[in-house]
Amino acid sequence: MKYHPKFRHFIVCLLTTISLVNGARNPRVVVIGAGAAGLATASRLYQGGITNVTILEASQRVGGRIRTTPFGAGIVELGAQWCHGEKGNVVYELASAYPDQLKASIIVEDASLIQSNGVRIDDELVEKLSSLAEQISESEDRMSYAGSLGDFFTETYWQRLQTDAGFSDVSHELAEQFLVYCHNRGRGDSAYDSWYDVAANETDSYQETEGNQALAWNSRTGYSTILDIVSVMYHYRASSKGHISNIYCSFQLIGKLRGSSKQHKSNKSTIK
Ligand SMILES: *[C@@H]1O[C@H](CO)[C@@H](O)[C@H](O)[C@H]1NC(C)=O
Ligand SMILES: *[C@@H]1O[C@H](CO)[C@@H](O)[C@H](O)[C@H]1NC(C)=O
Ligand SMILES: CC(=O)N[C@H]1CO[C@H](CO)[C@@H](O)[C@@H]1O
Repeated sequence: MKYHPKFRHFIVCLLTTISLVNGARNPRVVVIGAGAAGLATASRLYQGGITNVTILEASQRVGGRIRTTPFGAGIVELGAQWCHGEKGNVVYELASAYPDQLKASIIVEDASLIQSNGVRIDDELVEKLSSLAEQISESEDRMSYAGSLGDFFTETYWQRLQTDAGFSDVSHELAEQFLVYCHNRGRGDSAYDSWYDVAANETDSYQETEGNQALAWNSRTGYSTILDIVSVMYHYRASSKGHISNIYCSFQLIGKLRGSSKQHKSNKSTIK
């Protein structure tokens, strides 16, 4: 995850309700959101002796933007994937407290592009289109464009394909597929859902931290390892081989924010 202003959302809202009934000695605390920040908060409170802690989570899972998913013999990261940079990067700092958590991941720079029908796109064509995409992304005009990145990119892309020499051998179908590829690549790199959601001039308004930009997690628990680390459950799991979901339930309950109170109750779990 890069440090983009958008990731302030990653700092989950915290709502505390001090119960007057129980008094200050045993306050009741409600944490909204079972993402990294919510789990870390609940853990700190619990360790500090504030044990009446409830985490409310709108989805059916913990982890927020981190979503490590088993796939075949390995895992797939459906959420955060890499640790970008080392200096001043809190993920790197947290992981570095334990040996061999992160490793340099191999990113192929000059990958071939294969269409979904299995046909490999000619390398020269890929290079030509990639160079165009890079020029559009880095163009000065982007900084003064008043609309979204998606609007800027698609407008400029179609215009350049028509006016620039050398694109006559690019079919409309291939051009459309390449545009989808550019969009998906940007979504992966900059973590926006849609390039129509981000302003063209603000797309790269984040600070890159120094160090390796493509560190990946070394273990089968992938990025979700950071959830264990922030909730100080890392040692616990390493020693007991406990199942990840049991550990998070050990705080108190992972409820469902939406829905009727009856449903909410039925999904309460208090495993200690
Ligand atoms: C937590 O606080 C609530 C509200 O004050 C109270 O009803 C409940 O009994 C408390 N639970 C524990 C385990 O102390
Ligand atoms: C981007 O444009 C908006 C207005 O369209 C402006 O408020 C903002 O400061 C610009 N950002 C940059 C980095 O130039
Ligand atoms: C209301 C609600 O979210 N119910 C869920 C409670 O948990 C069970 C088992 O995980 C789900 O199947 C329900 O949908």
